[in-house]
Amino acid sequence: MKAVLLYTLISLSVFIVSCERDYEPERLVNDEGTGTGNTTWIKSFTTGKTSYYLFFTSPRLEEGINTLRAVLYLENMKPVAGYTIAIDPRMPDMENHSSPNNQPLEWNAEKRIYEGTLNLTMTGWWRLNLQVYDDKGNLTGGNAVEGQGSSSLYWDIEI
Ligand SMILES: [Cu+2]
Repeated sequence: MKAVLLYTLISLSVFIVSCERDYEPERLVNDEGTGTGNTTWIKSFTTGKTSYYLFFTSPRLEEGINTLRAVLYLENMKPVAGYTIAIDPRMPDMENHSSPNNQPLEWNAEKRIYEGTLNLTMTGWWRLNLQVYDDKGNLTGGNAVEGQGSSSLYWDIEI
């Protein structure tokens, strides 16, 4: 029984590592996207001595307007409230074009998650570039796409 479990874990790791994108619909554990069975969805970044962990907890993403959800934790798993996560979705293999009407993820104190709006105007590969601002408006993670082509903090999405 232990061997079977070990084998399953190893194949799962190989599968996850071999996948190209951070997000692919068939890799979702369920339609709610809550069981992210998908470790590449966790992105970390460090500012000064503080490390942050950003977890993608969105429901299934589709062509069109999507509600984007995320949670942000410190190293000690303490949730970080009141930040803002700006999004800049681009299609890298289509001259890095963007999409209109995206809204940054804002802290929802009631649900204790970050929520925003993501507009995916077509199917294919999207790079969701991120910039995380603290509660005082200071940039703490990521950078603007302009001049760089990509933020240092992003999720790759395939729909
Ligand atoms: Cu496109």
